[in-house]
Order: sequence, then structure tokens, then C-alpha cells
Amino acid sequence: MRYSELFCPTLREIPSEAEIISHQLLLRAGFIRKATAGVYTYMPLANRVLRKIMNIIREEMDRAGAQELLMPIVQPREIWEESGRWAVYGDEMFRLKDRHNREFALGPTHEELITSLVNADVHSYRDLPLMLYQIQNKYRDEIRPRFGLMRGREFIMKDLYSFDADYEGLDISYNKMYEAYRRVFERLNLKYRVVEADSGAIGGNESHEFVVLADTGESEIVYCDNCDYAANVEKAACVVEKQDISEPMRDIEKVATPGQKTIEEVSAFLGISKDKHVKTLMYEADGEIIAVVIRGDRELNEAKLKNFLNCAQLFMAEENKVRKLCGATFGSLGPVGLECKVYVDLEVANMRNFVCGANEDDFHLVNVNLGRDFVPEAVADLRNAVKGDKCPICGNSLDVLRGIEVGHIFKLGTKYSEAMNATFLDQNGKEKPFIMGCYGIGVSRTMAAAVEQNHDEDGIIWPIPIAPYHVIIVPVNMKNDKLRTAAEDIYNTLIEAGIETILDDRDERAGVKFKDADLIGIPVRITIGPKSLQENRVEIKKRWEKESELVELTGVLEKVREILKG
Ligand code: 9G3
Repeated sequence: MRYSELFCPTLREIPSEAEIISHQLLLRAGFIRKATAGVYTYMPLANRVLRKIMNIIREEMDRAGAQELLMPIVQPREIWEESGRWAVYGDEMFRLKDRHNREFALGPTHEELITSLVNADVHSYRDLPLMLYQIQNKYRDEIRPRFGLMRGREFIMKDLYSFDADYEGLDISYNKMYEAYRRVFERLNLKYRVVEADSGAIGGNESHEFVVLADTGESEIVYCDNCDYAANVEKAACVVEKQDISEPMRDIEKVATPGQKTIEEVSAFLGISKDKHVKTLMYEADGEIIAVVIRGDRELNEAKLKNFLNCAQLFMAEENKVRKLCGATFGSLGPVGLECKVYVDLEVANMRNFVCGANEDDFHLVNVNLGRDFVPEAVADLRNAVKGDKCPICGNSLDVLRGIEVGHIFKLGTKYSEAMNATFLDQNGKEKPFIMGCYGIGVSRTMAAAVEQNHDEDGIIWPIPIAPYHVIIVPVNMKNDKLRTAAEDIYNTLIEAGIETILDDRDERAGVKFKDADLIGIPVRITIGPKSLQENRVEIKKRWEKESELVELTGVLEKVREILKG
């Protein structure tokens, strides 16, 4: 490819709407262009990267015994009604109508479609197991599309669906996929962790996430360096260290705390350490006001609360409703004497003589004890895990990492096959629902994640397996015949050897060419300058190293092959 013909408009400035580095660099390096919020054009260089990511995924899915098909994006409403999900997904689902006023969805995922497809043509256990996948655009009308390809409204996903006759079969399919995913992310040279997406540290896990480590990632995971435990913070189980409940209960006391609102203020005012304070949060769960009590320095995990209450709607109660119910407002709330149900975090159930609001402005209670001073509706693990918590497996202290979820695999069981009455006949001729699994990789998101993990201040550093081109040849001056001829010769030699090469034949200053080569992230740069050429040598530089080396013209192809094999 000659750079003068390449459609790759690079930018000097950082576009203002780009908040994270991958969004900034993909825009500046001419890899993506926004069509509308959350919808992008993949420019030629991005398209080459995506093709390579897709091919690595295809090779591993095919190796695991799956077959690739391509399902429609336009999906009839009927199949979503059959699964009962047409009403579940509101504005997030892109919907459209045809000329006959029939309704359709733009596919956000394909469980419904693939289940109805397989149900129509698979009737016997002898046809199982079956693994079908596609690499296709998906549509989800995110409220706030942001971070470029990271959270788009149109994105490319590989989604695979497995169909088995029984749960043993599902476990086999699931494990094959688990291993295939590890091979994919290793081949992409991505640093990632597999995260149990369920809280249970023990027992069968219904799903796993593959999280690429990146400080700007939206996923927060806790992990243990000692064993391989890792879990999404919103699902990570918190184990309670044995609190010192040997401390005798002291008499409860109401104390004036004029103007003291926050835990810091009250703790300083009373001279009682912050970890002896609890905070009381008021929520509305399916219309009922409830109180939740956690230690003052902890954060409530709303996902855990919602799961525990098994409620559909959960949000913080409004201040006026709280004042009416509790007689006080935030900062003076406590669990003692409340009419509503009180849910207490595990950790608080092990605390003695703690401090809480008195449900009266400017008053707090000290020496409060659960059971004596108030009886909770329930005690449960409701807080966010934090750095330093104990690993539920080995007791080692946990660390926290941020990451980007690029893969997610699920054991679906009969969730869709029962809802849609998708069955096969088992060896006894009995009708049985398919046992399913589904397995996704965010392909366009993976490209962005690769940039998050592989860049420096000069631009992108593409991992060789997915680089848009392998080599860029930069003659420092195309007007100089000797330099141009040498560049053309090297270019032809590399192309004939199957090395994907760009020849920067632009009539530009060398500095501009170097900046562009670094920005677009080509792994190997060959510079042809007059001095070294006099000694029949050229300069070869790896994008991920600072220094370069001089190589004999006759040794260029061998050197390039050696670097690319590395
Ligand atoms: C919808 C809309 C958004 C959605 C879904 C359905 C997420 C939906 C979950 C999945 C699960 C797996 C197969 C590949 C891997 C992920 N957002 N999910 O089902 F209608 Cl609008 O997609 N699907």
C-alpha cells in the first residue's frame, strides 16, 4: 500500500468529545469516524484490524467444533413475544415497522432467533451437541453512548449458541468455549482475567466474564493474587472477618450532636472511631420504603440488594418521603424505632455498641446493638467488596482492578427453550427442551481494548497479530532518486515475501512521516536516510522500543521476519 493512496486522515488535535485514550487515538489515527452518537465508520485501517480479530476468533470457534452462520439483524416481534422479552426491554431495543405496519427489532442479541431456527430443524438427540455462531452487528439504544467503540449503539459481536441434550453436555460445551476464549485473548496478546460473574465463590458458576485490564475500564473486579479467584465487584461475595463481639453491650444513649451531619463530623464530635458508625439508607423497593444499614465507611451494592429483595424496581427514596416516615432526614437516620423493614449488612450484624442517627435532627444514638435495640427484617451481604477484603476462597487479601468486559459466556439451561417450547426427542422418544449456552465477544470493543492496553504518548502500538500492516517504509526524502529507488526495492521485496507493508511515498517532511507512523501504530518502521544508505544500511525500529538498529540492505527481509515472528 502506498501511503499517498491510503485513506487514513490523521488529526493533530485531540477531539474534545473523546474522554478515553482509545477513543482519542482511534479518531486521531484515522481508524474511526462518527456517523452519529454511538455509531461509527470503521475506516480502512480499522477494518483490517477487525478482520484479523475476527479471523482469530473464527479459527478458535471452528477448532472448538462450532459452525459459522449469519443471522438477520431485522428480527420479527413475534419471536420476542414468544420468549416474553418484547415487553421486558424498553427503550434500549431499536424497533422499526415495515410498510404493512408489522413491528421488528434490530437485533440486540440473537437467543430468540437462533432458538426458533434450531427448533424448526433439529428434532433428535442424535443431532446434538450443536454449536452455531455468527459475527454480526448488534443494536442497543444506550442512554449514554460514550467512550467511542467501548459503548456504542451499533457494535460488532461474535455470538455463539450451544445446544445440548442434557446438562452434562452443556458443561462440556461451556468448558470448550471457556478454553477457546482463553486461546483467543492469548492470541490477541491481551492481558485479561476471567471473572466469575456470579457471587458464589464455590459451586457451579452460571457465567464468566473475560475482562481486559485497563484503568479506564467500566468493570471493577476484585481478585486474589494467591489463588485465581476474581469476581465482578457487583457480584463479589464479602466474607465477614470475625468482629470483636466479645465487647459487652453498653447502655444505649441519645446524645446531642448539633449541626453534625457526616460520619466524619459525628465521629470527631463524639470521639468515636469511624468504623463504629453505621449509615442508614432509605430505598423504595417495588413501591415499599425500606431501610438498609451498612457500616459508615462502606458502599451499598445495589445489585446485591436488588437480588436479595428479588424486586423489579429499586431506587433511593425521596427526601420528603424519608422525612415523613423517619421524622428526620439524611445524616440523622438510624434503624432504631423505624416503622419500615430494616435490612442489615452482614458486617453490621457483627458490630457491638455502634453509633447511628436518632431519627431526630441533631441527635445520634451511641451503644446501639442489633437484636436488643432493633430487630432487622433480614441480615445479608449487601456491601461492595473493597481492596483488602478477605478472599472467600483462600483468605488472602483481595485487590481491585478496573477492566473492559470483552467476553461473557453463560449457561442458559432451558431459559429460552422452555419459553419458546423448543424441544427434541431424547433416546427414549421423550420430548425434552434443548439445554443451551450462549457466548459473546465484543469484536469492535476488543479493538478499542487493545488500544487501551497498547499505546504510548506517540500513539497506538498494535500487537503484531492484529496490526493493520506489519511494516512501514519511510524514505526521508522521496525527491532523492537513490532513497526512492532503495525504498521501492525494499517495498517490492517485502510485498513479494507476503509482508503487509506501507510505503510512505508522500512528499512530506520526515518528521511528519515519523509522527504518522507512530500514531497509526505500525509495528516495524524502516527508515531510509542518505547517510546510512551510503553504507548500504537502513534503520529498523520496533514501535514498542525507543532505540532502532542499522541493518544491511541484504539482511532487511530476514530481520523483519525475525521481528514479526517474535
Ligand atoms: C435486549 C437488549 C439489550 C440486551 C439484551 C436484550 C444484553 C440481552 C444479554 C445478552 C446475553 C448474551 C448472546 C451473546 C453474549 C451475551 N443486552 N443482553 O439479552 F433486547 Cl435491547 O446479550 N447474548
